[in-house]
Amino acid sequence: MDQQELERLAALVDEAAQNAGAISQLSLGHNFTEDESYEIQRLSINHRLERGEKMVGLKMGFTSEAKMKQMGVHDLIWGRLTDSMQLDAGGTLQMDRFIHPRAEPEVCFLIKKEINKAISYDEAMDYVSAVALAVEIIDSRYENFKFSLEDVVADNCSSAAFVIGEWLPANTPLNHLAVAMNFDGEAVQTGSTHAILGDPIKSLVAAARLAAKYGESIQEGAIVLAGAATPANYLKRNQLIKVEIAGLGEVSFKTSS
Ligand code: OOG
Ligand code: MG
Repeated sequence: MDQQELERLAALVDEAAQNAGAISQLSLGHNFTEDESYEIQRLSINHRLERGEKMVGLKMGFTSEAKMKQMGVHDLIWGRLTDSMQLDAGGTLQMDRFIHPRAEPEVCFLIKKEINKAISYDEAMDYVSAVALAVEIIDSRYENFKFSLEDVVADNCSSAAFVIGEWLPANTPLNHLAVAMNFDGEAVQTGSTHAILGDPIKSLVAAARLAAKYGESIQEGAIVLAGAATPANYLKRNQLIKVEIAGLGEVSFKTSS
């Protein structure tokens, strides 16, 4: 696929996100490789940066069996986070800005010093200044939330918004913590942080490896979302969403009418 075609597809996913209008899967009409899908993602994020958004970190996807099974994609993926995607804890998610948003419980890392190479498990936490629980709001730009691996990567791994809880010391234990997501007081998902690659720190190791592979460095002060511990749930208007992770506290947000 030539550069012009990659640019054209990047503009398509970017416009779909901007207009909150679903498009058909790129892979149905085009043949592109996984590497090309990352290039489409990079180019589409460039449009956001040109509009004044700032890169604030990375997200990992399909780090849990639960998510791989729900979406039918079985490879680790990573996407980019910008400042406009961050919603304050307790804030209201404007539903008109999204196509068919879903929420999922995550944990995240705050990066202490630049990571520009693959790192080992043992050194991973040397790069972390704080940890927190988070809720990711994903919103595939594809009709019916259906995609191939290449499609979802090109679409920045469905990144749409995220909410971060209180930052806690980096030595706060992260594994084997009970996870609960409630909508209007009703439990919609329960699970364990162990579902995230058997240990959420492994997700940071994978993020460093994949970012290095694609020539992206993880900056000091960046946020890395480790991937959902449970499947995601569709959001409706006028809901109160709360995620609680034992030992990490809780965070909530509302959806608009
Ligand atoms: C792709 C994004 C996956 C996760 O946490 O596993 C992801 C999707 O499910 O639409 O964010
Ligand atoms: Mg996620």
